[in-house]
Amino acid sequence: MLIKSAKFVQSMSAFREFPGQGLPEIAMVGKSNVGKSSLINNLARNSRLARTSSEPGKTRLVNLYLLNDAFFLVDLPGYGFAKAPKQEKQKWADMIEGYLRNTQHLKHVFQLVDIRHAPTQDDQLMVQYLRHYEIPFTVVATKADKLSKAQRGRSIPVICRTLSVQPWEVLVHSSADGTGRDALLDRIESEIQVPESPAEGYETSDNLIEDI
Ligand SMILES: Nc1nc2c(ncn2[C@@H]2O[C@H](COP(=O)(O)OP(=O)(O)OP(=O)(O)O)[C@@H](O)[C@H]2O)c(=O)[nH]1
Ligand SMILES: [Mg+2]
Repeated sequence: MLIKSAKFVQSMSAFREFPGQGLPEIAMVGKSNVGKSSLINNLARNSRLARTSSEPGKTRLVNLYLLNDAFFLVDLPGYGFAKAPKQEKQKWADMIEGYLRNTQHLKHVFQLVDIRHAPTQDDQLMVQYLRHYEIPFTVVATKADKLSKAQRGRSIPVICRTLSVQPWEVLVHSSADGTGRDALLDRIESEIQVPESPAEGYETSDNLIEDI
């Protein structure tokens, strides 16, 4: 998929209807500073679209970006920023959960982890949450430019073991050198094409069984 346009649409502190709602949404989750906003910028090929920072806790709202006038990328606050004030952390957690629980058009979540470190307990909880609510997700091991190929080969199994995913399910990514950008766009393309509900004349497997 080629990205032809990318624009910021709006920020919200709690989930509510937004312009263009109904288009598919792909959301970024992960701990503070893992690179969620940078990944959006890499997909959009625009380093100034989403605000990034070397300090954790930069994204403090649910931010919506419209790509190709066809789908939304949703940037969420991070979790697990130990130094943030307790109240602030609770606010971010409420925003993440408020969005994930209330949106009707979420097609897929990119669960970001830092390729250099074993996923944290918060990452494990997040993945459990996504599984519990049956939200489809892909683990993205980002900041891959920080490791050699051999080091990557050693860290992927750790990520897989900790999060109970298979190696071929993990997408390796770097916002710094663009590694994995095409694979992420391919994943988005296939996820946003899944129909919301069976279209008329479309037989679900249940129907087929009944027909037999
Ligand atoms: N080398 C390298 N640095 C990265 C990569 N992705 C992000 N960074 C850097 O990591 C820092 C955090 O990136 P952000 O995109 O702001 O992270 P975030 O997950 O949005 O953080 P919060 O909004 O605080 O939750 C910034 O200094 C980025 O430049 C990457 O793939 N490679
Ligand atoms: Mg951010």
